[in-house]
Amino acid sequence: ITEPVSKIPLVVEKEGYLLKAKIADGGKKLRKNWSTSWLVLTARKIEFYKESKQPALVSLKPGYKPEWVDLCGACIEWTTEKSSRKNVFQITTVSGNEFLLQSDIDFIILDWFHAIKNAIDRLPKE
Ligand code: I3P
Repeated sequence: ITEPVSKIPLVVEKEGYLLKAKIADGGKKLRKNWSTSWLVLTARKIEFYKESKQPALVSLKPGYKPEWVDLCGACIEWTTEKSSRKNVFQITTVSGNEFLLQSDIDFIILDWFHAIKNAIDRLPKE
């Protein structure tokens, strides 16, 4: 049996902690508020959780939807202007949501950048 494409994105490609700040919602600027977040990357989205144990607990709670980013048509780019921190990149969604992601550890942020960029490049541009 072949699964419809919409069911496949449940496969986790990468997960781990990063610092996250959402800076715009639907094109509207938000006050920057960095917080540590557990990221779960699947084929077409990133979900954000407070901690690594949460995804398993959330699956027991029907109806709960974590904050997430739709990668379809999204842009990813390094930025040195949007933060005083090092190793910051920005994801901008089609719907005008903007997220900054950061780690002080170079290889960790590089791995995430490439994993997310690969996911975006594989997706249709909406
Ligand atoms: C912000 C906070 C952020 C900082 C931001 C400040 O202040 O210090 O950490 O971003 O700088 O405005 P507040 O907590 O009062 O909102 P960075 O750490 O990314 O530099 P910004 O205004 O230059 O974005």
